[in-house]
Amino acid sequence: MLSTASDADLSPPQNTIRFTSRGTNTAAEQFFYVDSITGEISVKQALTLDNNKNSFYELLIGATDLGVLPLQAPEEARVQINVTRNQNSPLFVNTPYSVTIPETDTITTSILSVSVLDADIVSPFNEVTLRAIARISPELLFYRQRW
Ligand SMILES: [Ca+2]
Ligand SMILES: [Ca+2]
Repeated sequence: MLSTASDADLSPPQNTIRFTSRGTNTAAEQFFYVDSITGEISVKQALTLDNNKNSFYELLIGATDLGVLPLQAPEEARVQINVTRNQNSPLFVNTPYSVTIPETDTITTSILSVSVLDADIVSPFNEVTLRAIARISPELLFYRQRW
């Protein structure tokens, strides 16, 4: 994300702007920063490292020009950042599974379908990949579902 600010002065350094940021909580400053020259806001460190698993961060961006007597924007720009997180593990439904099959079933015979639910509502955190420990390719045994 890019912060932008305009300055009506016609020449530098009076119209040259520098950005600062501060978080409304310490987590925001820990995980995001603004480039003082370009105003670009970036992730500072992996959000997965946030032990509190915050889903909301807020930065206040300030802008100051480089005039001999610097002037600053009268109000900081509020930047709200929402983070989607993988909050739920996939769960098998209708377990345990049990099936009785005749010994005459051939290799490609489908014997059972398992179902998995993941309560997350945002992709990719609600996508589930199934894998099986079997000699037969998992694709022959399982299908993939999304919720
Ligand atoms: Ca100015
Ligand atoms: Ca999930």
